[in-house]
Amino acid sequence: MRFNEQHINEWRNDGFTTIPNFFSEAEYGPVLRDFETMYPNVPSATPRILGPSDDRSINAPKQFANIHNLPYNASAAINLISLHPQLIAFAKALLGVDEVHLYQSHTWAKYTGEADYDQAFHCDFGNHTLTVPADEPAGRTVDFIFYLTDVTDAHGSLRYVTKPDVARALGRPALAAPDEAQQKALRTYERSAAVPAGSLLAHGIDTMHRGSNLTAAGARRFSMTVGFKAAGNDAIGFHVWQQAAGRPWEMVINHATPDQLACLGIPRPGDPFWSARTLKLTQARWPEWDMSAYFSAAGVVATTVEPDV
Ligand SMILES: O=C(O)CCC(=O)C(=O)O
Ligand SMILES: [Fe+2]
Repeated sequence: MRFNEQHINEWRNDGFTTIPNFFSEAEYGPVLRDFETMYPNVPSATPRILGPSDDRSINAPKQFANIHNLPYNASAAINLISLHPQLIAFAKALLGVDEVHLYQSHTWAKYTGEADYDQAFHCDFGNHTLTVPADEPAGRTVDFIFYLTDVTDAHGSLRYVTKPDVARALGRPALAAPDEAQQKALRTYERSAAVPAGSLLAHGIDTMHRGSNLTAAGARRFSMTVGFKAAGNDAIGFHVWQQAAGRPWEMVINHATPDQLACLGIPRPGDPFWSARTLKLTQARWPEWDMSAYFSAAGVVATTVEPDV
C-alpha cells in the first residue's frame, strides 16, 4: 500500500493529505507523454501575467480551456491511471467502504501567461451534488489531484486551508467565504501543495482551496482531477460515462481489469447481469475486450456467432 493510517486520519481531520511521489516515473512518464500528444500547441513563452488593473472576471473562463474528460484520445496509460489499483484502494480506505465508483476524471494543462489561474477560496461541492457535503465519511467524496510535472509555488500549486484552520480563520467551519475579509483571513492560514511530478493530493468537495497563478517563465502544469464516491451514492455526480458513446472507450475497456471496470458500473464476472445474451452482445460491441473471465464465471462458451438480440 502506498498510503497509511496517518494519511487517512489527516484526510478525515484536515480535509487534505498529500503523498509525494505516489506514482513512480515508470507510471507517470507515459501519462506525461500522452499529455504532450493531447496538448501539442504549447503556447509560446511570452507570458503576460495579469496585473491588478486587469479585469479578472473576463479572464476567468480561460483558465478552464485545456481540460479533457475520460476517455482520452491517447494511449492506455492515461486512460487507466485514474483507475490505478492503489487509487481505488486509497479511495475505499478513506471512505471506509468496500466498493467505489469513479465519478470524475479530467486532465488539465495550465501555461504561464495563458490565463489568470488565481482563484478565490472555495469548496467544490456546488457542481458535484445538488445538496451539500455529507456528514458521514461513506457519503463523502475522495477528490484526487495528481501531477505529471513538478509543481512549485510558481507553477500554480494548489493553495489550501485545513478544516481546523478554517475554523480558526473564520471562527466556525465554513463551505464558502463570500466576503473579502473572509478571503483575507483564510489567506493567513493558506498552505501550498508544492510537490514533485507523480505526487498525489487527496481532498474532498468540502475543503477550502483555490487555484493559483503560474508565474515561472514559460512554465506548464499538467494535472489530473480524479473523483471517487461510494458505489450507490446517487447524491454525487459529475460525468455521465454512458453519454460518451463514440468516444474511445475501447482504450479503457480493452485494458482494464474487472475491478477497474466495476468502478465505471460494469458488473463483475459472476454478476447476475451476465447472461448468455448480455455476454455475447457486449462481446460483439467490444470485440477486442478479453471477456473470458466473464464468460467462464457464467458458464457460457464464447462464440464468434452474431448473437440474437
Ligand atoms: O487546479 C487547481 O489547483 C485548483 C483548481 C480548483 O480548485 C477549481 O477549479 O475548482
Ligand atoms: Fe476547486
